[in-house]
Amino acid sequence: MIPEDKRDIDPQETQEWIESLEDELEEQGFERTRFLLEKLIDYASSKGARLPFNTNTPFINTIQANQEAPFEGDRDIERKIKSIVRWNAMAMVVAANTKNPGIGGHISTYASAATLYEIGFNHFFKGANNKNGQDLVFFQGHASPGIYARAFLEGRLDKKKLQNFRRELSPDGGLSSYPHPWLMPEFWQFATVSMGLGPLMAVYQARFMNYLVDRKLLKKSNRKVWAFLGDGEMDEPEATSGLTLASREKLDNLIFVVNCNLQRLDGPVRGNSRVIQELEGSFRGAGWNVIKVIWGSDFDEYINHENGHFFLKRVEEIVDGDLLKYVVEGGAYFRKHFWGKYPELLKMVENKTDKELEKLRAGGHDPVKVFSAFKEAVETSGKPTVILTRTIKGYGLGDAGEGQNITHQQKKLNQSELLYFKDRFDIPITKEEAKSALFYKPKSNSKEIKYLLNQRKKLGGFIPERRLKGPAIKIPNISIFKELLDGTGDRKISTTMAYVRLLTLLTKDKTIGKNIVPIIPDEARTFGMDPLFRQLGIYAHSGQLYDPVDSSQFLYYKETKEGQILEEGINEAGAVSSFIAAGTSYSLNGVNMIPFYIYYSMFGFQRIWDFIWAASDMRTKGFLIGGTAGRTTLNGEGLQHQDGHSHLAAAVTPNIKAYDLSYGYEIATVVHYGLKDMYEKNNDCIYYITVENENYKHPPIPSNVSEDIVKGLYKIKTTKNPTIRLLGSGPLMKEVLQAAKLLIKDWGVDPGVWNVTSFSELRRNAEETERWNMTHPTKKQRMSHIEQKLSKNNVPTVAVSDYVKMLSEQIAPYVPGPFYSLGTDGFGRSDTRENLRHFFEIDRYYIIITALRALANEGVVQMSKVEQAMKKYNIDPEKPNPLTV
Ligand SMILES: Cc1ncc(C[n+]2csc(CCOP(=O)(O)OP(=O)(O)O)c2C)c(N)n1
Ligand SMILES: [Mg+2]
Repeated sequence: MIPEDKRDIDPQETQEWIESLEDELEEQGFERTRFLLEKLIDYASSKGARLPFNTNTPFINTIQANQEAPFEGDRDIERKIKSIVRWNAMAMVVAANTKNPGIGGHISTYASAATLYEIGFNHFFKGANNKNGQDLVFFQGHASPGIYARAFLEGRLDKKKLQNFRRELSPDGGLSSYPHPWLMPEFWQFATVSMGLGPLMAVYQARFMNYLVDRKLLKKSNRKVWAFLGDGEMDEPEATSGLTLASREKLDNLIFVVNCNLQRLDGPVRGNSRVIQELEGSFRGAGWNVIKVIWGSDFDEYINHENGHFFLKRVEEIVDGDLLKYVVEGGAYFRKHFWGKYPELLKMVENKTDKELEKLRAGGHDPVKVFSAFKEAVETSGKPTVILTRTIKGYGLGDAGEGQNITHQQKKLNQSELLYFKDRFDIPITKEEAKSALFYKPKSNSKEIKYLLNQRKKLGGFIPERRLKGPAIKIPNISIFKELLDGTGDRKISTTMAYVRLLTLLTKDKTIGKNIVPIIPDEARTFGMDPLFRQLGIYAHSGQLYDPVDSSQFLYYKETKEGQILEEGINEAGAVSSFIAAGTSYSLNGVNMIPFYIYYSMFGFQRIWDFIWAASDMRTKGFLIGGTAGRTTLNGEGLQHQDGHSHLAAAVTPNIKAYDLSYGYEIATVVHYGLKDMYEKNNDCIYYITVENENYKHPPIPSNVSEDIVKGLYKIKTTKNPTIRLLGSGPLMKEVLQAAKLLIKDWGVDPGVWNVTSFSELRRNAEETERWNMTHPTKKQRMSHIEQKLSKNNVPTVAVSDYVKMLSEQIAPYVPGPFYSLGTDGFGRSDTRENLRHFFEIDRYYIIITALRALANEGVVQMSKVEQAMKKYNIDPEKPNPLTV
C-alpha cells in the first residue's frame, strides 16, 4: 500500500502504473527502467507537457542496501582505531584549552567526520608510493585535530607535538591550528580554512592533472582529488562556482565529500529545508554523479519494510531543523514526533526502546554505507562525484554538545563528560586518565597499530605528506631575452607587449618551454596575446569539436588537447586556482610547471587576494602579472578598472616579491632572476609584476644594473652637484625624465634620477637591515640597499608612481633627507593619460613644483619660485583634491 497523496485523482490507476514499474525493475533492472522513464518524460515533453524539471531523488540513500559493495576491512579493529583517533583529537583540544584558556580548536567537526576520514585512510587515499601516485586530499580545515590524532597513531607526530596543538611557538615545536603548508611544509598540502577556496581549488587541481596528462607531461593514472567540505561551507559562492567546469571537463578524478552535519557555526545550515536535497539539485543540475548517504544500515529495514512508503513519505515532510531536534531530544521525542505521525510507522518501531531508537545511525557514521559510497565514487567514470552524507555534529559528545547549536565552539569537556566519551567509545584507559584527557596510543605491536600501518602501506604511504622540492631544473641563460635587453630603438611599445614577447621567447625555449603555463581570464586580445592561441594552442580536453569562425585566418582560435594556454573565461577565481595548481605542481605532481597568470590588474588582488594568500601559504611558485595596471596609465576606463593600490596588497603578502616595471630589460631581468630564485634555488615565493599599456621607446639595459633592478632601485641619471633627487617607477618614469629636463631648462636645477622597480623589496631590505642593527648595536652596522645607493647625498627626494602615495611612502623612513610622495589616491576617472596625470597631480609639472618646494624648504631656492612655476604651468591652486572628488 502506498500512503494517500491528495494530488492523486485516481489511486487505482497510479497503483497499476507502479506495479508495471515494479515488474520492469524486477525483470529488466534499473538501467532499463530508467531508460523507459526518461523516454516517457521526453515523449510527454515533446507533446507539450511542461513537466517540472526535478533534480531531486527521494530523501534516502542513493545506493540501496542490496546494491552495496561488501565492506573490505575488519570492522571491529577499524572501529577501535577510529575511537582512539576520536579520543585523541578531542583530548588535544581539551588539553590545549585547559592549559591555555582561549587557545581555541574544534572538537565537533572531526567528531562528525571521523568515519568519513577513517574509511578514506584505511581503504582509499593513495599515498606517494602507490603505483598510481598520490591522491590529493583537501581536509576540512577545522577537522585538523583528527588528522593530527591519526598521524600520532601512525607514529608521524609525537606526544609533545600533540600537547602543543595551537602552540607553534613553543620550544619543542607545535601544531598549526589549521592545515598550513607554509608552517608544516612536510605535512599539509592545501590551505583550506578560508572556506570556499578548497572546493574551487580542488576542481582546478583535478583539471590540471588532466592537463598534464593530455600534454604528456604526466603519465595517466588513477589518482584522485578528494575534497572534504562542510555543508555550511557550501554557501560560499566559490564553493559551487566550479561545478559545471568539473562536469564539462569530465573530471572523474574528482570527488567531493560534503559532511552534512546540518549545522555550521551559529546554528542549522538550512533549518527550514534540507541542505542535502538542495545540494543534490545543484550538483545533479551541474551534471555530477550524486551519491547520498543519509541513513545508516539500521534504517534499511524500515526503507525495505512493506510499509516503507510511509517512511519515504515521512522523510520528505521533515526539514533539517526537525532532524537536529530528534538528535538533541533523544529517543522518546524521536518516536513521538517522527514515527508517531503515522500509525504504520509507529508500529515499525514498537519493539525498539527509546535508547535503541536514539542509536539508529546516520549514514555518515556507518562505515559500510560510507565505504560503499567511496567505492562507487572511485569507480565512476566520465563525471565527477559528490557524496552528500548526513552526520551529527559533535557526534559522541552527548550532553557536551552533540547536535547542539553551541557545538561548533565546544572546546572543553568537564570530567563527567570525559568519562561519558571514554565509555561511549570504549577507550581502554582508566577513569583517572580519562578525567585528565590524557592521550592514548596502543603499543606498536598491537593489532590496531599493525592494521592501520598495514593499510597505509598497501595504499602507498601516509597522507597527508608533502614533497618539498620539484625535480632539478636548469633555467636558460638570460641571453634568451636578448631582444628585450637590447631595447626597442625608435619603436614604441608597452611593457605588456614586452611581456608578451618574453613569454613567447620562453615558451620556445627547448629546456623549459613546455613547462610554461600561460593563464588568462578572457583578456588575451586586450594584452596582445592572441597570436599565442595558434602558436601554443588553447587547452581543451576534448579538442576542438567545431570549425572556428576564424579558421581561415592564420591566427585562429585554436583549441586542442595538447594546448598549452589555460584560457579560463571571465573567471579570476578559477584562473587563480589554475595558477595555484600549476604553481604547486612541483610538489604535488613532481613536475615543475611555471605559471604566468596575466589578468586585468584591478581584478587581481582586489578581487581574489584570499586565493593569492592561500597560494602563498601553499608555497605556490610562479608569476602573477597585473596587466593594464596603473591608475592613470590605463586611461579611458575609469573607476572600477584603474588599479592604483594592488602593490600595497602585494607588499604585505609575506612571500610575494612585487615589481612595477618601466622597460623591457627590467622585465627580462626580474623574470630571469625569479625563475632562478624559484626553480633553481627552490625558494617558495611568487613574483608579482605590473605591466602597462602605454607605448614608448625602451632603451637598452645600462651596464651593471641587473642586481640593483632586482633589489628595487637603480640609477638612471647622475648629477655633479646634487641638490635634489627624483624617484620614478613604472610608466611614470617617463614623466620623471621630462620633469628632470624641464627642471634644468626652466629652473636651473639638475636632479639625480633613480628608477624604483620595487618599493616593497626596498622596504623589506631596509627593515631587515634596521632590525639586525638594532639587535647588534655594538657590531659594525649594516647598510640597506637604499642607504648604499642614496646616503651619500642628504638631499630631498620626490617619489612618484602610478599608485597611491602610501606605496612610495613605505620607504620614506629609510631614505636620507626629506621625502615627498606623489601618487594616485582617489577613485579613478576615464580620460586621457595627460588629463588623468594632471588630475591626480603626478604629471611632470606637479613633480617640478614639488621639487621646487622641497628645495625652498631647504633654503636652496626662494618659495616664490613655486608660485612662478604654478603660473607657468597653469596649475590652479584651488584645484579640488582628487582624493575627495
Ligand atoms: C571564509 C570563512 N568564513 C568564516 C570562517 C569561520 N568558520 C570556521 S568553521 C565555520 C563553520 C563551518 O561550518 P561547516 O562548513 O558546516 O563545517 P562543520 O564544522 O559543520 O563540519 C565558520 C563560520 C572561515 N573559516 N572561513
Ligand atoms: Mg556543517
